[in-house]
Amino acid sequence: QKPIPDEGGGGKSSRILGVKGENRDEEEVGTDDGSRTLAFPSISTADFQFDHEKASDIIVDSVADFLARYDGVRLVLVDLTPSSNILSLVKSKASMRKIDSRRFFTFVGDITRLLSRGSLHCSVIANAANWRLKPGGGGVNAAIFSAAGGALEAATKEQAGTLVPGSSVAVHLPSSSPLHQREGVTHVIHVLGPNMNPQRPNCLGGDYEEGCGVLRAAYSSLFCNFISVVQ
Ligand code: AR6
Repeated sequence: QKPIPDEGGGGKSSRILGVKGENRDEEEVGTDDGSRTLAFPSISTADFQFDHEKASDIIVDSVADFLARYDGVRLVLVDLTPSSNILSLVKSKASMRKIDSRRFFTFVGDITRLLSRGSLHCSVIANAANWRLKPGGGGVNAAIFSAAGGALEAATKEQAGTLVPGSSVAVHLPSSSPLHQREGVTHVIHVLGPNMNPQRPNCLGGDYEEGCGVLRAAYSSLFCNFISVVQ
């Protein structure tokens, strides 16, 4: 299946990286936007069964806040199919909020094949992980661990044993990893979102007050880790 770029983001440009309003005169970002690009899946909205309307509001809010604070970085929300409900919701809400589509856009494709199949370089990708940070289990977690090979599992073990919901951990991907070599991915950020699926551990049982707080915390932690790895 050929991935379909949803919109924008293809153009190369030179930007300045820095916290808005702070001293940001030196660090010129190169012409390769990919080295400052985070590709992320919609956390918790498939296996973890989080409501898509609520999740899309949180994604758009979190992205808008982040882009208002940092220049020279780009965010891409990825999902596998053109019929993705979460991609269409986010796309229309981001457009209503007038978020710059060169700095945030949606993309249809496999997050482990963005460069080789989609010509989209993203040096950092996020994973919708499980609390044990274990490979397998299906979804994007299984795809990322499988594409990255054993190097990711070993590097993850060195960084962290487990995650609590609403947190994330950034793992440097060794250059021996096929995901690094083929796709130019240098870091994987594992994120644990809220779980609404009664068949999985720590189910919130429909408590969306708690769930929304945890999902916001998850994106905030993800974006914070992203900025720390690209700075
Ligand atoms: N590329 C891009 N997006 C993908 C891919 C892929 N290869 N695979 C799935 N998605 P999910 P969750 C999208 O279920 O809801 C795991 O088993 C998918 O369509 O992977 O946070 C873990 O071990 C959806 O939009 O994550 C956890 O136990 C998004 O990625 C649990 O599932 C997230 O779907 C986490 O559940």
